[in-house]
Amino acid sequence: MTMTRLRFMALAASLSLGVALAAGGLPQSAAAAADRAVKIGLILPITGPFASTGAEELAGVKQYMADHGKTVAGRTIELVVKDDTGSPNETKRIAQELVTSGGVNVLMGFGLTPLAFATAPIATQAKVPMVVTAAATSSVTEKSPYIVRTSFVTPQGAYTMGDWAAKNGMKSAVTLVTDYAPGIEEQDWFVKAFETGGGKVVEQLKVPLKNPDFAPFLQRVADDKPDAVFVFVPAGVGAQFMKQFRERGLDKSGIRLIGTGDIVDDQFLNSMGDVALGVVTARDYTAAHDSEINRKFVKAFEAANDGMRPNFMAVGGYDGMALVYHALEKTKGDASGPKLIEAMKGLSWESPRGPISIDPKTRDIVQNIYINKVEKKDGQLYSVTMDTVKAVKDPAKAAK
Ligand code: VNL
Repeated sequence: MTMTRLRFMALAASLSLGVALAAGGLPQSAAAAADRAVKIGLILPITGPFASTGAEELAGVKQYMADHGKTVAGRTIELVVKDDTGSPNETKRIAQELVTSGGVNVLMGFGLTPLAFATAPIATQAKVPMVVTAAATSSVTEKSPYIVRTSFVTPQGAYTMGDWAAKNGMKSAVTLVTDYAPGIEEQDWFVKAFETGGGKVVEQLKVPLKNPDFAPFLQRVADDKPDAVFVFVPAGVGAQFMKQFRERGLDKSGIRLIGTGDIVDDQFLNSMGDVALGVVTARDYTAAHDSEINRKFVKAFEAANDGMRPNFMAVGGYDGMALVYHALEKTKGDASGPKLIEAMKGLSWESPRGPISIDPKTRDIVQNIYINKVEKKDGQLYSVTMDTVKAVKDPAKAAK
């Protein structure tokens, strides 16, 4: 080797050292990757009364990253997780902070409708895509042109269930829902479908969102003696509802318990006991969904989370991340808000729940709705699919 070549190598080494120091001491490639990181601000109820939803959502998001790696289209995905405790003021404050000093490219999460409502103006103002992975009231996606949803829309399940109940021998029903936006919407769309099908809703009961006591409402149901009671409570509350349903002897009353999948939430279903057997619900996901990709998903998810079973919230989070990855592939790594939101419209992919797509007009999810019945499988309770309605759009938006 000549002197010239050696001197050249020394010079090259000192140059790259200079670059590394200028980048704050990081090796050059890591500094470049950090610059190119796409930041996702995930806001969830990690503590508080809806912590079970936060746990499922977070685990779903992490599972997607574990399955697909942390780099997409040459960009590193950086997750910033924040706990809003389920309070809308907190969600809003955190979102504001994340889009300003936090420099996030995407907002994600929103465990309940009021939390999504509170944040929508921030997404619009900052031109940052807001991926709603839980909150399910139809109008959520209408609150900002930057909102896209990967969970479900309450009328998808409620309408499908009302239609099914009318077609399967039920003539009278009482509705019992949690008294806030998604509950009222569940009630209205169940009534619409059930009565169109020839059924009659004899009473509509609303239970408070905070510290619900179902006993007086269940007494009304018992007195009304309908063929069926249609129930909606938010995820995590189903176990308490089932306990009171059994304590009041309603499971032996001959009144059929039907609802949307929220009441047989897979995180708690197995601990509900035999009172849940035979309960029929409509939902976009059940852990028992019979597909190769779902079997793999459930196995990996349970292994990574101390045996916690994935529920529909987990799959909402998983697909929220899938949406961001697919959109980044489409923009070739461009994470500017307007480019990303455009890329998200019309995307479709295979989820653990089956085929899903984003309606390019409404930015809402189109998906199969399954009619499931709780059964024992290998000694465990599962919601097993009896019937599938394919590619259901939000009935509330279709009606406009
Ligand atoms: C909502 C809808 C929340 C369904 C849920 O669980 C649920 C909502 C926390 O839109 O607030 O199961």
